[in-house]
Amino acid sequence: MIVMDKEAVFRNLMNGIININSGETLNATKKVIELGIDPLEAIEKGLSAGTKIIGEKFQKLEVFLPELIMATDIFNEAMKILKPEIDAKKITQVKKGKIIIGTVHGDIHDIGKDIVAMLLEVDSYEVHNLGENIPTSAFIDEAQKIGADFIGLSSLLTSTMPTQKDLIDALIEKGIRDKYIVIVGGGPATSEWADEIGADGYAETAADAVTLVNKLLKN
Ligand code: B12
Repeated sequence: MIVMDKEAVFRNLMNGIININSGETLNATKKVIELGIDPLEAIEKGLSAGTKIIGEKFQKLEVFLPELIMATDIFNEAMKILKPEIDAKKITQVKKGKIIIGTVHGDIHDIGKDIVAMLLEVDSYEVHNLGENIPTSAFIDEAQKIGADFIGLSSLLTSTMPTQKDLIDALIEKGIRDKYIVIVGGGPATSEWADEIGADGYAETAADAVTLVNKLLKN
């Protein structure tokens, strides 16, 4: 019975985003809290799944930019409701490592990057989320300032992907490449791309990003 309810809530979250229906999305989001459903699962299987589908519709010219922006606003409203639940899961124990994360210069897509940041925080990392449209120099300055272990670069546009390489080249130029573990992600990135630019790892989803960071930390 509860399984049925959970699946129905995920479906409503997804359809709410696809249909740009704020009421449907926010009602389903409140249900997540009421039913004690894992908010991270709700984000992945409901809100993110809907965002992916509306992105495909955008590509096929079935929806246009204003609709995409409205869908994003609804996503963010839903996140405001879920955030306190997620924060409550963060364990205040010794942090495993320090991570700088941000979306590269020229790119303002931050939804996926924020989910990665949240999951890493829940997994006991100290995360410094710099935001979006972040210049290469700002990533490096902040990494040096806080003594980061990891630098995570998000890029959703094919035109901004080369900026991920710029950061690695800049680290090499400064003679500090070995000080940081650099991971990349976002729509067009792949593990082949990560290898090509000399990054230390790539993950397709936020959950995979946590597994990747834990694995790299051990090595
Ligand atoms: C929402 C959205 C927007 C929103 C962004 C709002 C925001 N605050 O983020 C708005 C409407 C503003 C927008 C604008 C634009 N967008 Co847009 N957008 C999208 C859309 C639909 C969804 C992106 C998203 O949030 N997905 C959901 C999240 C959860 O998934 P995700 O981002 O992939 O993140 C996951 C993983 O990639 C990974 N991950 C992400 N970051 C990182 C980082 C690390 C280190 C790791 C390990 C993993 C990781 O984990 C995340 C969680 O699982 C995509 C379509 C798509 N299918 O991706 C287009 C898309 C990315 N946009 C696109 C375009 C073209 C644009 C615009 C240029 C449109 C325009 N004509 O103005 C502008 C660009 C503005 C700019 N300079 O950045 C294209 C890009 C095409 C390309 N190949 O370059 C896409 C692919 C749409 C399309 N099919 O054409 N967009």
